[in-house]
Amino acid sequence: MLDGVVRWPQELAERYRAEGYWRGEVLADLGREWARTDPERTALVTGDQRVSYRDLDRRADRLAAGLRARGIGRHDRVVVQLPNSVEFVVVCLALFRLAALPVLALPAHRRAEIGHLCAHTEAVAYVTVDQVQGFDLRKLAADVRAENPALRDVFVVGDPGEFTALAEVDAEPVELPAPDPSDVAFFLLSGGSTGLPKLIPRTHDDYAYQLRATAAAMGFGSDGVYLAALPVAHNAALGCPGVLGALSVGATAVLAGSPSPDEAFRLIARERVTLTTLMPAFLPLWADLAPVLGADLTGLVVEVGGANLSPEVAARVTRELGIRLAHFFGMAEGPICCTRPDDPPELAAHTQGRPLSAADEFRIVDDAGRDQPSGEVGELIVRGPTTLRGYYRVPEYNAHTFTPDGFLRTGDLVRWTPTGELVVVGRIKEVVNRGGEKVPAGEVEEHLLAHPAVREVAVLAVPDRVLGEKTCAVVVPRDDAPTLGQLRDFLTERGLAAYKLPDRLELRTALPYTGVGKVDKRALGAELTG
Ligand code: OOB
Repeated sequence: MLDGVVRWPQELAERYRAEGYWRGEVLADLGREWARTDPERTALVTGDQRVSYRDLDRRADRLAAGLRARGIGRHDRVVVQLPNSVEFVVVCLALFRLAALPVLALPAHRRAEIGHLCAHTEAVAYVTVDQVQGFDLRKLAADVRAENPALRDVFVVGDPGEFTALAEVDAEPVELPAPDPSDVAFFLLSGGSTGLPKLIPRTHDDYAYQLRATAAAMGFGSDGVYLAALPVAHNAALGCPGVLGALSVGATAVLAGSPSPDEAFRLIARERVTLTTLMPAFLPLWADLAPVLGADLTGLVVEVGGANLSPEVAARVTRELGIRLAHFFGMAEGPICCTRPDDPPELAAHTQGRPLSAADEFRIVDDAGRDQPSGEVGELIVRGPTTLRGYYRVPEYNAHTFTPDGFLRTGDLVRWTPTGELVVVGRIKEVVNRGGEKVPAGEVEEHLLAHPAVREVAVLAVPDRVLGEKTCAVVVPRDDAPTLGQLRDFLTERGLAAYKLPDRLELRTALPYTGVGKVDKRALGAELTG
């Protein structure tokens, strides 16, 4: 196992194996068996491009050999920042086969995030595209490389500029040793934490099980077609069952640029999509535009989650569009609760369903860590065969984010219904959930405090009709008060992703403090929402 990764205790690992959750499968083998038995079957579709299982397998093997020739091997961390594309899948498969470790950055991440990921993981390579929406990622790569001596290679999809074109990394396939199933396969980013983004090690065993279990829960098999409309670097579209789950069951994954209705509806009709994933904020838009664009979504299973789902919206898409909703409570950290497509629609509208795994231990506790009686609200803490036991290389943070017996403190406030479904009612962690995109308040505060006009700052969520929440920065200025535009420019200049920029600025002469001297965000929030 890689240094800095916390293992499951041996007796639990043995139990997960003995009970068949972990079967010794490795992500390196995704799609391989299908390439052998049914090579022409379509693995991936994007735009007009269709990639068969055979071609995908061959491309992954050739890229793995090419990367190996450049010195990339077991346990090397490689930051991967690619949009939904065939390259994303080929790069991940190639790295899995090398037992090298993709660190999955989101397309929206910028210099602050990519720089941190490279430094924290001592990444040897960064795989990116030439540009997105006019932003030159090669410039970002040059800045990040200048600060990270470990970063030897930058591979670029498109025009590589001073770097190496990914398309040129190619060699005759070579025999590679299989990775250890209990070892880390890749890293996901945590949506919520204090300070800088935390890295979540996902092992072959645990992720292969997540793919198998979510596919089974969704009734998704080899005749299925999955539409990836959210970024595939996010757990929801990657592996619930998502794109990797599609490859594990021999289904087809269709890669879209975004969940915008025109593109998504066209692909759903053309490719006969059976399953997709959306954040709740998109559902009203889909409901409004489906009749206008003449889309028939009847029977489509939509996994919805990541942020609060309004029961009215859930009822509307079920009734008007004939969509079968599966409501997901998920975390990149691993725990998953969900309703199943065949459950009565009220369940998806009002609850987040049941734990994915019979081996999941979901507990609801009060401030003192005491289990709450059924129906009472408390913090959700979780242990299970897909839930991490520690973030990568942050022992001090792990010491208070996990209980002594290894339960992850999720920071979510939840309760059980009398029939055993989870209901998410709130949150104690300092995260703004901006339509499913997680904005860590502490990270934004740290950046804002570096602004010369900012004396004190608190970043918190304010309600928003469309996104559910937006980000408000409450600032105590030094002398001249900054404007929202100035603060946003300042954060952009510091290389922060655009979705983390505050939407609203409030100026105060002082912030309210609690007895222990922490900013009283509850009082501030109440004041802001009147
Ligand atoms: C998904 O994963 P993350 O890591 O971006 O965010 C996890 C957090 C949870 O701790 C919770 O605060 C919130 O997002 N959340 C929900 C929710 N599902 C997640 N809040 C209310 N209702 C829900 N249904 O967001 C994610 C990962 C896999 C599948 C689906 C979502």
